[in-house]
Amino acid sequence: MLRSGAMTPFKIALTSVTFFGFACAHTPSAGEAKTARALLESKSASSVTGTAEFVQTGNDVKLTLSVAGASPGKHAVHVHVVPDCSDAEAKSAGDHWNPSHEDHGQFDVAPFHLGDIGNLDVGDDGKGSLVLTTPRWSIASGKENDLLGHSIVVHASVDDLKTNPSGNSGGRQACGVIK
Ligand SMILES: [Cu+2]
Repeated sequence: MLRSGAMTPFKIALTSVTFFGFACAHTPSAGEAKTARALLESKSASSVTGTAEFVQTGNDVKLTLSVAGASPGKHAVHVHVVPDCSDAEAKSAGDHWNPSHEDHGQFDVAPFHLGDIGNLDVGDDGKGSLVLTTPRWSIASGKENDLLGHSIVVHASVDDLKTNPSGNSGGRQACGVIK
């Protein structure tokens, strides 16, 4: 009796060690999930900064974009072709990412650019976030729809989702290379 009573706490301890070990082993081996990130820096003398995280699980890529220091209201967001934000007005980022050579438009409503993310809502506190999940993109696939090797740009104005080539969305207020 004394013996089995002493075994119980040992068993519990062993069980939690096993569980902890499983949790640790699973996180880094997450072969199902690929991630890419962009750190958006202020451009065109704006104070807009932000982060974009892309996570691919199976065929879907989920973008979570968060910005701060922006003017309240809607701001256009696009993936641009060139992974270069060095220019003071982010002109180095080039045009919209558009491997299918379509007209500018609204995501998922043809015609549209693969980089036509749409509009971000910014509140009175200057902050805003946007989430988009799509099977149209990939990460590190080496395919035409691979986000790596491009950049993400937040604009000064709203995207009208139709006017070529960029939806009348004004200057480039923040830019980050997708890595
Ligand atoms: Cu743009």
